[in-house]
Amino acid sequence: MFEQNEIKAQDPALYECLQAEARRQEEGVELIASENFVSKAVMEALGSTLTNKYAEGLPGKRYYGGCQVVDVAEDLARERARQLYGCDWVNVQPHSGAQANAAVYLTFLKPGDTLLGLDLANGGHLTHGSPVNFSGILYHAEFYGVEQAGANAGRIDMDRVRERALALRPKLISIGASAYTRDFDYAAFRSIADEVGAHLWMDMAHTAGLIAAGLLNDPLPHCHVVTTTTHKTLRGPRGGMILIGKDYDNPLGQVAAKSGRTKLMSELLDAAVFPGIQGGPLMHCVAAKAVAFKEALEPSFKDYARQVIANAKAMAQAFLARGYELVSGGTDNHLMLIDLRNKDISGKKAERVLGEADITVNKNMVPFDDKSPMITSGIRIGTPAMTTRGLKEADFVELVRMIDDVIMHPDDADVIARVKGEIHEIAARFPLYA
Ligand code: DSN
Repeated sequence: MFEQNEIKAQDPALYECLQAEARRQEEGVELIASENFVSKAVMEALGSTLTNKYAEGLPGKRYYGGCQVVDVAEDLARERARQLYGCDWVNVQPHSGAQANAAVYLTFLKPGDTLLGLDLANGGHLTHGSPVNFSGILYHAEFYGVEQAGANAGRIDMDRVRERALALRPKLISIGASAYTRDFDYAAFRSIADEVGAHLWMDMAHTAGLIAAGLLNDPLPHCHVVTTTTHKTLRGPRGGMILIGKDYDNPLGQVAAKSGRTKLMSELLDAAVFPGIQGGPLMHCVAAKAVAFKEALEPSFKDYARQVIANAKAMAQAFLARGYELVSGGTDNHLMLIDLRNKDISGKKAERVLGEADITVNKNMVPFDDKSPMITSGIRIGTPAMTTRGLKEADFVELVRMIDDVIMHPDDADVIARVKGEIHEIAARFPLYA
């Protein structure tokens, strides 16, 4: 555990809250697919003096004095991100993935323009056009989905994406998901985007670490722009980032008023982040991104990412062996989506009773769900966080047995108490911040 003596002396109520959360993380089993545990080094950067500094602008071109030191931190983050993804341009300032995505909208679309993305109810993300999000409020969002039945059930069918794109002629096509268990065919998406004259954007937030490790297809050679969060599988601080691969100097046709020069896509994206949608970047977080990217460049990160996938595959097999239905029948990445409709329990109740046993998952809609988003028929389970703690395939198979015990006896307090004890034992064997 971390020493927090200043907070303890000054603010006992908040101190107790921080201690309680540290205990919750240490003693429980974290299976939320989008969460992970950062290193102590990342945590130190987050708690550093860089939180005191305003630095609107970019390194060397700031609107504030005294930025010579934070410039170094941001340049380290940018250089390491470029190395990690083999790309030419990156902006590490977005406060979050949603902010990175907002910058993409501001760059590529005008309000009312059409975008085509993966339906939230089929595993997509809120910021890819949901009617309750700015992306669906300001823009005309249309969706593609996964197949309901047949050999491609639970998977995106590219022929259907093409049909939708030809019918709708979107200006922007998005790829990326919060609950999709298979890889994407970026070349096929690019060919469709080119055919209809759309820009292609990948939001790789969930799989950024697996892509950095070279274990999933690389979107950068195919997409005009790529966004990500820096936590999740990339195991950095909470935050966002935007990258451009080969299209970094694509002009987008916008002309600078003063010089008459056509602006580069990279310039437009930089301007969309600041001053477009953000003020001062969070420099302590930018520094923490630099630390995390250095960690991700180590060979051991590749081993970690390989283990994340191996653990997910082992877990998926164990669930199938126990009669669970998995959307798409398995997984290629770090997560699985369990359709609980054959288990007589909703996602909401499963989340609650597993939580009582200190197993944290989230309820999740499954494709073609007949229950509401607050109830759901499914749960989403991911391996990144517990893989960081050192669990291997056999440990995850053991977790499946425990999850099954709870789901099959959701109203049996004795079973839940027994599993909770087992969860504390397994968590104690793999200390988090020892
Ligand atoms: N909320 C994240 C997730 O859980 O997938 C995505 O932003």
